[in-house]
Amino acid sequence: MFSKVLIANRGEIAVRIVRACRDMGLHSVAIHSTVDRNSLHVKLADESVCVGGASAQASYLNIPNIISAAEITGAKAIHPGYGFLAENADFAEICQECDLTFVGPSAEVISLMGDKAQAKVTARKAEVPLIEGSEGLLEDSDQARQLAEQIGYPVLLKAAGGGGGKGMRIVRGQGDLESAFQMAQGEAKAAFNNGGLYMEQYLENARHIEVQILFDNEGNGLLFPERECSVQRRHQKLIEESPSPAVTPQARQKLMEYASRIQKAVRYKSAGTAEFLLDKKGGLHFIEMNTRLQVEHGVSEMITGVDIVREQLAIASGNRIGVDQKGLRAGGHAMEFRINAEDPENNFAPSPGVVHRVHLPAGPWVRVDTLLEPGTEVLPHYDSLIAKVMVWGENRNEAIRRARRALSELSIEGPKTTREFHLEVLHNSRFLSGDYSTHFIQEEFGN
Ligand code: MV4
Repeated sequence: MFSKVLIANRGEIAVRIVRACRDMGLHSVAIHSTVDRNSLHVKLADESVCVGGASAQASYLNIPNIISAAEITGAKAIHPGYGFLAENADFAEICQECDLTFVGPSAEVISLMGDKAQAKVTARKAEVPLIEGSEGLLEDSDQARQLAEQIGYPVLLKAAGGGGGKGMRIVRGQGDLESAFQMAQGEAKAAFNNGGLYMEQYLENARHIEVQILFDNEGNGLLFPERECSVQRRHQKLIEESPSPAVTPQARQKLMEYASRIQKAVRYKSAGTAEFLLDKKGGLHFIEMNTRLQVEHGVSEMITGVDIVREQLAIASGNRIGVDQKGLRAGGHAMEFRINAEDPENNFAPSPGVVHRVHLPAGPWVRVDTLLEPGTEVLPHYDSLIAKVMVWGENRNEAIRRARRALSELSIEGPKTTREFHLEVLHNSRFLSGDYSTHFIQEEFGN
């Protein structure tokens, strides 16, 4: 149905999408900003178009210029990657109006799941367990106070337009509620142009567990074994693994069932992720859905052999998914370590600059997705993720040994990176035992 794909992104994910296109015999068009013209994704794509200046607003978020780039080059599909326009329902709709295939779910589903309070209403109707909280949006701080008394402190105020931890506020007692409500509402309005708030009981020491789904237009599809993403700092994930060391076969069955109910409820198509919290008592609760390809999709690919980006493109072109649930063979254990150009010794401050030399690990069961080559300038204008080191092993211990091997080989001269931090985590007894939660970094590393 389409033979040329425009990639509305940059960095390692744009490179990843170029590779899927080439494997499928599809032509690829890179877009780039003025400061990205020498970047790896531009070199690897078949064609490229400059869409604007350095700031994301001027280029990677510049919808008219991106649509024009597709029209000029004759690309009939747009893959948004993650971040930027990936979960922008208006963009998905504009693509449709311009007869361009948006590689992702429908604008309606993006919009429905983009409102996190509405997503929970959908999940409740589908009989998926939720954390006790408000039914939809809070009306005002009075209603919030009454509800908090009912639920019991601590509670969490969340922005309906947020997600991923943006605009969240923990409230530990009724004295803090009024001001927390006003602040959260103001921040949400400023950040998401949507002041809507909802409330949940705050679960201490929860684990972040998510289920990758991948469905075609006819309702055929796959649910992948869970990924665990509890090693995060300020809501930025640093390490992901699949399967989770905390999920039993019975819990896995439940997770897959819940993800399946959500998929059916909205007839979800393309790749997406249902996020859950696993509480200290083993309870599972749906929290939100991401309607995009995620950074950490590679760990699911490594334990199954499914090329998620390839399937996304096949589904978008109207083909059926290539594998079914019965044919899905998940095995072994995969981990991903995000290499950010940041200084862990200095509160993870960004550390942009020229990479004079780089040596990337390789060898059996090691994969590196990166934007790096010798001489790459890590730019201060964009996300600091510069590489993802992924490993696979027969079991978790083998994956850990392989991760130490791969990260020891990795050498990046120039910017400070998170490499040494990861090597420390790989010798931390709690991480090694699998007994960690979303507070792991704070508890073990003090930030
Ligand atoms: C929570 C929670 C505890 N209780 N909700 C953060 C990201 C977003 N996807 C959901 N998040 C959370 N929601 C309830 N009701 C804990 C998190 C959470 C978290 C909270 C504080 C510090 C670090 C965290 C890391 C991951 C998830």
